[in-house]
Amino acid sequence: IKKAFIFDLDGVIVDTAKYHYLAWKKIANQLGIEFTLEHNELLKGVSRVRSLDIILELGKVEASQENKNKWLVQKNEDYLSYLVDMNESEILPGVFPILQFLREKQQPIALGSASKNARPILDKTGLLSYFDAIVDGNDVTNAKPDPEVFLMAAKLLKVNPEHSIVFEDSVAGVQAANIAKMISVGIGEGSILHEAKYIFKDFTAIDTDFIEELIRT
Ligand code: B16
Ligand code: MG
Repeated sequence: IKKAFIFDLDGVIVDTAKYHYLAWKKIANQLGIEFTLEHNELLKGVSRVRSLDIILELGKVEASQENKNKWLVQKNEDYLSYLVDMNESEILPGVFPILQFLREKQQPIALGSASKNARPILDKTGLLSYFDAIVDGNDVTNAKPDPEVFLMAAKLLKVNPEHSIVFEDSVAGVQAANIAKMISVGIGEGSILHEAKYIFKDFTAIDTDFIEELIRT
């Protein structure tokens, strides 16, 4: 049976959450809203537009569409400034060997991310050529936990959802994979990602035996 391996980007392949955090914190503080790392957890896997709404809700701030648009542009410009010097050293530990192993085994690989900056990030980290399909925030209309992003990726790889494996660090992403009837692999805290079929703290905890098992069964 043909399998598909679908990877989320932020928090799975690279740790861009810290840059999203810095950029959002600047906006929040500008508006007098307290924004902590704990608050930042709420934004993982969430679209840019929805992230701003969550921050405004946290601070009970009402804003015009015009102001919101201005802050969204400012946030992204600031975020992109942190990515200027990004290179392969920012690939999270254990990810590269797994991608290489999947390629050796000729397994189809896709990206399923909410980010509109996914392609430049894969390019800067030298990973673009590992992906047979890329579905990102520019391609989908419904955000995770809607399964659209992962279903589109499986379709591009011509693999049934039930034979697709999704690696995700966010609760919404794990739910999206489950709703798509895919095999969800949570990357992070078991207490947070308990809805995932399998959970690993990071990719260094995943060995090639586990991947072979996924390919075989
Ligand atoms: P952008 P993922 C998500 O990526 C991030 O987790 C989330 O924090 C971010 O707001 C979203 O992408 C949109 O990103 O502003 O670059 O379009 O985890 O789905 O890869
Ligand atoms: Mg993520």
